[in-house]
Amino acid sequence: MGTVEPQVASDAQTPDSKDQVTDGFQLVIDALKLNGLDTIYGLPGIPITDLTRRAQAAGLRVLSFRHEQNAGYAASIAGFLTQKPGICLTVSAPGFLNGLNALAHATVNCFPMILISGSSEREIVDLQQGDYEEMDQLAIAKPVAKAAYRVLHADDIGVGVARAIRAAVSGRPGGVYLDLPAKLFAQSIDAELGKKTLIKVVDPAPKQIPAPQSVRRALDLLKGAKRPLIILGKGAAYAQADSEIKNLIEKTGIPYLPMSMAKGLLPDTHELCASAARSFVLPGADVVMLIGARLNWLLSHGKGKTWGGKGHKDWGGQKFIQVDISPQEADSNVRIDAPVVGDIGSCVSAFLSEINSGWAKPPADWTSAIQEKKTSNVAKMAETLAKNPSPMNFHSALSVVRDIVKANPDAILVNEGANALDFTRSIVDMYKPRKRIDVGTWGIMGVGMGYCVAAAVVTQQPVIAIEGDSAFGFSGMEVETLCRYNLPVCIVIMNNNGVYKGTDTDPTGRDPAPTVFVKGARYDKLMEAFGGVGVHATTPAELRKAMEQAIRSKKPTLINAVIDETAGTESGRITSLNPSAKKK
Ligand code: ADP
Ligand code: TPW
Ligand code: MG
Repeated sequence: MGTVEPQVASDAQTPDSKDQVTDGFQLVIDALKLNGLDTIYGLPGIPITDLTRRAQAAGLRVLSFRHEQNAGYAASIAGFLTQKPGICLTVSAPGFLNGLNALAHATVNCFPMILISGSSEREIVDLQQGDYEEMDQLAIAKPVAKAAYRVLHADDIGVGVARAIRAAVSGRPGGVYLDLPAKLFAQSIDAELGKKTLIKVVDPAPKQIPAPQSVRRALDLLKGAKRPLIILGKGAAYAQADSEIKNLIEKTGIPYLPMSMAKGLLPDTHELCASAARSFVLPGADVVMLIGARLNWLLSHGKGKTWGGKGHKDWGGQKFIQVDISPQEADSNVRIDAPVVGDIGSCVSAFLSEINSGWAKPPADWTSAIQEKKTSNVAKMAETLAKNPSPMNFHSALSVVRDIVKANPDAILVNEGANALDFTRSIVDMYKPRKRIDVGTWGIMGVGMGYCVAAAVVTQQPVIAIEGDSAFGFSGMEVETLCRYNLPVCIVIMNNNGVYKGTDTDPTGRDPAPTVFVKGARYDKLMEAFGGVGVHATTPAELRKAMEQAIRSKKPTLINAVIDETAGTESGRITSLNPSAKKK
């Protein structure tokens, strides 16, 4: 490599000589194709417009968005759903920055993704001479990416793409940045030589077998437990070890708690699912096995009152087993007594081969106490769901969504908002793995429409998006994208006129309050503007009819579900994290 002097392709080439040369554009396309990366989520412009055109002509699916952030979120969730890095393609500086949020999101959530951005002239950028869209993108991407690379020569494209793929999917997955300067695309090299520089990545995410000793240590701890609990996180969903995980839970008889995006790994209606008794099992458990879940804020850092500790930082006394591919994850918040480092499929298989028929089920007083809690909480919830207030509230609307998801268990559920998120997570049962995708580790708003596009494209299943009216606003313009590609997506906006609620006012009387929007907004009209179906629903019956129709018709549909503007609470379930709320 490196022996071929790159030269700029010129129009003077004869058709004959054209066949014998290739260029940077083509090598990027060939490298992606060779590695089975057949879908690009992006937005065209200098210097990548021709890349999008030629990729499409070469048979790749090129999905063009209205804003790079949404293309990026689409790529990130495509990575989660498929275990292949989702590809996001943007222009330089501003397009790159728009995509960067999604790259950070992918890294934080452990989703494999590659952000490919065109960039300006290196020598001008580095001397800060003021190039078109000048920016040192590589340096800016590094802190939020798992890895970042730049390719300067066409004969290095194969290596650049291969390294990006490996970095994205091996070990703990994450977001990778690949910087492709404008000059690279036009470089032409001999086609045969170019072909030889491409790399088909062999075994990009190798199995990581756990040490036998760590497996035994974990099982010894679990065996001695009186009140064991398994927590499944989105890493477990990502790993696609669904039957192994189901076997582990059913063979041991240990109650489990799914984190938000692990819902449905086993059906939420499973007798061992402890979701409806969460606040009982966390402080009550004596040994907890974490499978693909971090002890971050979503699990109150493994300590404090949630876990039965006296003060907010006090240990509850639990022993932890942590199954994770990252050797650095253990002890990040509390002591991990039995770390098991490896990929979840291999780890859970190793547990299963040690667990024979002689495994004693957990003591009945633990499992029956959980059962009791569940029964009473489920009954309480059923009572609330059965009410039919006017206007609708979150419960009466979500009771409809719950039925629709039950009747369509293969549909993907996209979910964002505050109350719209928290209530959906607790009310709507999931029945199959990787069907629920949401705001993830950051509780980020704006993933909605990008997730809808990618979910529809990669799974070929219907998509139902339950969106807060604020949450939807972050990516709302992509309803045009849904219509353009005619995707089977049914968006339900839980329209309570604002962020958390629609009732705040400006004490000075000058402006609307920062948390409120135009009252009675008709989001359904937005969908109609692009030829999709818009429905205004004020009752559960209207909502049900519209959702059923949307699923049947497969047409892009937006249902504006009018929710009582007083129904929500500040920050949904996480009011306690709100400094101003604490002061009050
Ligand atoms: P949740 O938010 O659902 O609790 P997290 O995102 O906090 O889940 O945790 C996911 C964890 O799963 C990460 O620590 C990551 O390293 C781990 N992980 C991801 N993929 C795998 C895999 N294939 N095998 C093992 N661990 C994995
Ligand atoms: C990128 C802060 C958290 S939840 C939320 C915001 C703005 C919107 C809640 O209103 P919504 O839901 O969607 O109408 P509901 O049902 O409670 O009324 N910017 C980003 N991410 C986050 N999390 C915020 C702001 C936030
Ligand atoms: Mg709202």
